[in-house]
Amino acid sequence: MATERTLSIIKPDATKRNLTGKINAKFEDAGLRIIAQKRIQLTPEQAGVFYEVHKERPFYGELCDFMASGPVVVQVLEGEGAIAKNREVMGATNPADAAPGTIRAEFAESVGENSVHGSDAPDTAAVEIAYFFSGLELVG
Ligand code: IDP
Repeated sequence: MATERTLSIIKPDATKRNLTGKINAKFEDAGLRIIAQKRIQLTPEQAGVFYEVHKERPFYGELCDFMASGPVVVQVLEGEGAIAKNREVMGATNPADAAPGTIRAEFAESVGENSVHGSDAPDTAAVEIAYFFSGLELVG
């Protein structure tokens, strides 16, 4: 399997509860390497651009407001099959459906406030990484 890079976000519900380190430990224990990371405060507009694909969904406004409700940690994870591996470590979108031991099973508060984002495919990973990071910030 090829080495991949994926965009991860530790969402405001998790940064507020001081869970960044515990979540990063899950990534590192799974063999994912954090090759870039920064803590930023998004505006609802910036969150809206990031989540543009969900513009027509009923929860879009709520999602943008939530993503701007506190700091997020944006990060690039690298590893063998990193995109699928990260989504495995994250667990299902709804914590009620997330497998035991996954980040969302352990930490998420609801289907909306679910602690982490992870890219879902190579093309979206490339776009999402470029939204937050320049090439010089990726230190593999
Ligand atoms: P994913 O984050 O597991 O890839 P998506 O379906 O792409 O899930 O949804 C993106 C994000 O939108 C979710 O992580 C969650 O924060 C939010 N979201 C998804 N479904 C709902 C919902 O039914 N109500 C509120 N927020 C939702």
